Parts: sequence; structure tokens; C-alpha cells
Amino acid sequence: MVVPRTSLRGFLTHAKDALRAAIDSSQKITLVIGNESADLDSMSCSILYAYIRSMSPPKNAFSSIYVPITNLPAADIQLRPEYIAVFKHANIESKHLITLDDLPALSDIESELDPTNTKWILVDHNALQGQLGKIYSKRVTGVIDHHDDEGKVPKDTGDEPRIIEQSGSCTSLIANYLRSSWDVLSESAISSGAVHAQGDSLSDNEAVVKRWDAEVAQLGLASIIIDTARFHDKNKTTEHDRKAVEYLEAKIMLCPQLAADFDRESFYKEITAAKRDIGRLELRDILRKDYKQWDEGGQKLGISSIVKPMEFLQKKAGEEAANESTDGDALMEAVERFAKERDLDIYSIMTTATFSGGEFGRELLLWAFNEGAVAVAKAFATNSRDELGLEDWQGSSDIAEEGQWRKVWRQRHVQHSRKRVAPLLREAMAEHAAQDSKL
Ligand SMILES: [Mn+2]
Repeated sequence: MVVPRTSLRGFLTHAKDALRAAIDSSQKITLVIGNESADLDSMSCSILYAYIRSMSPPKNAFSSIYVPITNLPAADIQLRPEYIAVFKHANIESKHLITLDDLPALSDIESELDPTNTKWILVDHNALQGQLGKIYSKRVTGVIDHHDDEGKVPKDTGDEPRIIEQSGSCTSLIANYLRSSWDVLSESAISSGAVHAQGDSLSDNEAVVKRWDAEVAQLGLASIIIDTARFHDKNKTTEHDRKAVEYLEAKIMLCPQLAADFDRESFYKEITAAKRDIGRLELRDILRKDYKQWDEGGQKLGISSIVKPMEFLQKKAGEEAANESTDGDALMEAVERFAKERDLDIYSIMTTATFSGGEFGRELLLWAFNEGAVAVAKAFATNSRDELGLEDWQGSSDIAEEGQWRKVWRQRHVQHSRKRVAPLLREAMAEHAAQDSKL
């Protein structure tokens, strides 16, 4: 049975129930999951894909509904004020989001959610990480992503897409992939007048469908204009992004109520402001807010992306440590604690900031915690210095002692985000492991 056309709010409520029912009665279910940084892009990718696909599934769909999972615990939604800003426009609330909390606890997930009863589609990543990856990787049969292809998803994904292409936002690839299905869906809902329990005349019916479309379109649009800085980031923006924005904005313009208030620039400013509003968060939460982790060559790497400069973090750490009697560098102590909790060999912090004079900039901190990691970090520093434009950071508290190494740089080539830095670090880790095994 195909899921009837409904609002995003109605769909998410239905999908949450369907997931619970599938777990309780061991039925087949298709899960659409974004990456573990759970940024705006990942969240909107999974929702947009699941929403449209559930209402216009391929012929032999594995289950009757696609459930969008946002890859974080529900409690972490509060770390993402930009979610809340976007939800308002999409007419949903935090409680509608389907998160890791809606899956069985990791300790018994394998018995409660039998892998053979599941099909997974990855959006905004192409390798399922962590415990979920260990259990369900073999059940992945579809991907839409804009990161480097790790070759983990099978070449033949049957009825589901296998699209891995460069684009500013992965949501652009999703919107472009779905547009024909979406258009057919809206046209038929309007012409049939059969919108699910809404509207009492044909014109109401049309207005309702257009409003639903516009709400979902705003959810998708938010990610794309944030990821491309509303096309101002020339290094990231691609034709995919332009095409998708044109398409989604047209959907918004078809809804008179939303069109009247819509303006790309103020929409962008509103979400950016919400995203940067992390001053009230604790440092620990800021570090884990947009965090990714990899295992490579027997070492563990973690990278936090942060939308505030080192200076902000130092101040924050200083304030938090003010009550404790510490004479050391409060930020570095907090950073070390964070890395130790996760058992990391290498930890990196990437910041973005607007510096005096309005110039956009990046900083990069790299900390290696043991001898093997030090070798990796130094190799990375040498090999990537030119590509990333690494310059010693003023006031940098470097260390090189007791099998540790730490360095902070100003990263002059600002086009390179974690999407480039992570592969460079992992390359150095893999090379180090390869040399090690030869010895
Ligand atoms: Mn993305």
C-alpha cells in the first residue's frame, strides 16, 4: 500500500508509528539515514527522500514506507538551533523528528531489528559508520551523496539510486533526483481532489497540496542555501545546487501564503543567525555538535567542525573553568578530555569565523596523542601545507613532548572544509599503517 499524500507533519507522525510497528512485529522496513554529524543537510536529505519516495515508491519496494532517520539522539536536537528555525517554516516540531532514540538500543538492536528485515539508503554519506555500520552495512542498497566515494555501497543498487556527485549540498542531488516523481505526485493529488482528509472543496484541495509542497520545499532549500552560502561560495556551488534552488523556490512561489513572506536573503540570514547562536551551549556540546569519527589503519580520528573561532572557544573554556582552580590552558584541557573520552589517536578541530575586516577564515587544530599518531600528523602537516595554505597561528600553543604533538594553524585556503581535510588525514593514516606493516 502506498502512503497517501499528506503534510510533512502527517508523514513523520505516520513514519514514526510505522517504524515502531515494524520493530514490534518483525516486519520489513526501509530506513533512510543521513551522516552522524547530523547537520542540516543530512537531516533534510533523509526527510525529503523518505517523504517523496514513500508516496511514489518503485514497483517492488522493499516496504510500504521509507522512514527518515536523523543520525543523532533526540536530546541532541537542542544543540542545533538551526533545526528549530527551519522546522517552523516546514510546519513541524522537534518531536516529529525520527532519531536514533526511535531505533532499539544499540545493545539489542540486532535481535530487535533483524538485519534481513531492513533495507538502508544512505544520504549525505556513503559508508554506514559505527555500530549501525557493523550490523547493517550489508543491507545498504542505495545512496545519494556528495562526499568521496568510499566504494562501500554495491555498484548495483536495483530500484534505488547510486548517485555520488559533487555538489554544494546533498539536498540538491536529492531534490533533482525526485523532482519528476514529486511533480506527478502533486499534479495527481490536485486533479484527483483526493487529498487525505483535508479541504472541503476542489480549490481548497489544491491550496492544501501547494502549501504542503511549499513547506517541504523550504526544508530542502534551507540546507542548500546554507551549504553554498546562498551561492556566494563559488568553490562549493554547482549546477546541481542552482537547479535545485530554482525548482524548490518555484514550489514556494506556487503557495500564495508562503510566497508573500518569502525572500531568499532574509531566509538565509534567519537560519545562519540561528546556526551561529551557540553561545549558551557548553564547550563539550559545541565540540560534539558537528563531530565525525573514522577508523583508519588501526587508528581513530575525530574531527569537530565549529562555526566560531578559536578565540571564542578559549573564552568559553575560560569561563567554564573559572570556578575550578586550574592554571593551565582551559581550552586545551577540555579538548584533551573530549579526545580521551572517545579514545582518539588524533583529534582535530576546524573552525570558521569572520575575522576583523569581514574576511571569512578557517583555523585548524591538530593533536596527536601517541607516537604513531605523531608520525601521521607530521606527515599530514608536510604534505598538506601547500594545498590547505597552513600558516602558524598567532598565539598557538604547540606542544611536542611525551609522544604527543599539537599544532594550530590559520588555514588560508578556505575552500577546503572537513570534506577535504578528513580524506587528507585518513590518507596519512593509511600510508602510515602500510609502512608499519612492511617493517
Ligand atoms: Mn552534506
